[in-house]
Amino acid sequence: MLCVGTVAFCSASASTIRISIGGSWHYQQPIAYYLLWTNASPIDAGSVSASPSPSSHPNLSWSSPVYYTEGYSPGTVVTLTAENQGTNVFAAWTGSVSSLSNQIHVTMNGNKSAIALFNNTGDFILQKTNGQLAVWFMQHTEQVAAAMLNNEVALGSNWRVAGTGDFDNNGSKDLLFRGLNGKAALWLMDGNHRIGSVAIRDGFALSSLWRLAAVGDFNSDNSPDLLWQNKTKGKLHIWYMNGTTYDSNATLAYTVGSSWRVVAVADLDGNNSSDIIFQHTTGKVAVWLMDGETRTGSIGLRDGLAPKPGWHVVGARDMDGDGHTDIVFQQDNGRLMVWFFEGTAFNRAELINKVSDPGWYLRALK
Ligand SMILES: [Ca+2]
Ligand SMILES: [Ca+2]
Ligand SMILES: [Ca+2]
Ligand SMILES: [Ca+2]
Repeated sequence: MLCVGTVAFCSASASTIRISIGGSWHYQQPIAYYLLWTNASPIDAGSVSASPSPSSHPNLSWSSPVYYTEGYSPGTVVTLTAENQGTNVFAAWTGSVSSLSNQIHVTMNGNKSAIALFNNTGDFILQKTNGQLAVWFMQHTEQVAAAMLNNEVALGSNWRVAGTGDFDNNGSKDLLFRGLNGKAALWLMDGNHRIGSVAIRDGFALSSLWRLAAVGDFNSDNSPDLLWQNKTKGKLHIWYMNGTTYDSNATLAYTVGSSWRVVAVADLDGNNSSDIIFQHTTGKVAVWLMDGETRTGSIGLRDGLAPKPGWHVVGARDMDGDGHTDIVFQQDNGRLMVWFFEGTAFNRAELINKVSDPGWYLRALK
């Protein structure tokens, strides 16, 4: 039998195989080998090294832009290591093995592929109802890989992701959780690895009337602050943070009706001051433009047009790289949608990937 096709999917169980190297076909037998195909994406963003080297092609270069080999005996465990080049940043492995670590181990019990992803433009943080966390690696609106967070250990259903922000200023956005007990906690992250946790304000709890709504920087000191909403009185309350340490608090001078829920904080009008985005029980979305604690404007987004029933705002950030903040929605059935804006002016709506696993929800944008 002749094996025809890409190296990644070429069967090695026939008596003769052929593989493409540099565009020309090579015939090969022996067949007691499995194929391993790997590369970096984008192609020049990083390098991939393999240990052990491919046995039947020891001279194959693992530093060229595209890497492949047919040279591993069944059962061989191959260690693949991805390294950044220049200012590129490793994100994740995808393919036969999904991992957030730059080093993975691939057991050659079949033909395998492994792609090292670099330079994702942001992550989606998903949470299951049992507390388990996962990350989607996004390149703009496209999901390019997914992996579980925190070694799949479930947090329990008492803690829910409330937002993200770089609290310890290490360049990686951290995860903010709200507890059902009124407490707030942080996971400090290095990329998508948890490197520490903090009970904010030493575990001080507000009453259950207060909902930890979003993360924003309300005094423009580059330290993210916490925004709470009172479910009944319409008050908004800020915990100012100094890094991971609680500093002080303030209650805004404006109240909002209980049908309006704070759903995101982002700088929509680009004046470097965090604005507060609300969604009404009817679905319509509005923003308070802020200058620190001072409200400078109030706008019904998309002229107050509500999305179809069941769509809830998850968060806001620039999803297409045009410098303007956009708004991400999730429907009860897991579908995802982006409203793209230019400042506060609505531009267009697009459906993107769907969260299809039961019990999983998109909770925050990172
Ligand atoms: Ca951080
Ligand atoms: Ca701040
Ligand atoms: Ca603003
Ligand atoms: Ca945008």
